[in-house]
Amino acid sequence: MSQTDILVVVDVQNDFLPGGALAVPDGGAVVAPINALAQHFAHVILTQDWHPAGHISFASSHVGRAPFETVTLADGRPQVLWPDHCLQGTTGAALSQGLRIRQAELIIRKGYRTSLDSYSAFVEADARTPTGLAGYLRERGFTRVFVTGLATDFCVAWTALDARKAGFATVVIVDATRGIDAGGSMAAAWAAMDAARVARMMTRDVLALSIEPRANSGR
Ligand code: VGL
Ligand code: ZN
Repeated sequence: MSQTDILVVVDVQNDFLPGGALAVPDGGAVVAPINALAQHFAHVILTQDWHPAGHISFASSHVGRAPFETVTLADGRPQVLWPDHCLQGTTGAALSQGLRIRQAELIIRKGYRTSLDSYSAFVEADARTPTGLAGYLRERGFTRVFVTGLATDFCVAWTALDARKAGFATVVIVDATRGIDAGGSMAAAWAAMDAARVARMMTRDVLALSIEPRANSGR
């Protein structure tokens, strides 16, 4: 891929993988395509969900509430509640040992404020607290963002939508993601991404694009 393309690997962390606290169905299937893709990108960044104890997105922080319920926060925003996951510094929050991306240039952490969640790698859930990623990508000269990882309908979708809002051409590599699909969230996420002109590609098509054309004589 070109020097202005970047691969973003969202939340491939133990808690979202089989056996983890918030395991995404078939989540482990993203690791092999992501490793294959990473060899064809000159630039790769990773994200890491990174919550303090007592985080607002944890059902355990809300009396009488269970995981996967939705509550309305004090400012009127809905918040889906989750099992405790990705606690800062724990094994569950660690990036998968299966990733083979030594060259990754940046790890962006998100959701590290007790009272604010963040699905997107660009802007936290209040829709105005930036993570700094848009500025980083702009300053580095990237123009096109390829998004992979977990979960399709939460952190991947919100990251892709915010990448579009920030003005980047954006591609989700479908088979390098897996979703949670709570209450129709998968269909809603794809509809929102389609409306925002987020492109969808398969890993094999992205790899085929990265083949260097052979010089030809024109005949
Ligand atoms: C995620 C739910 C809660 C994700 C993170 O990575 O998609 N989902 N925290
Ligand atoms: Zn989280």
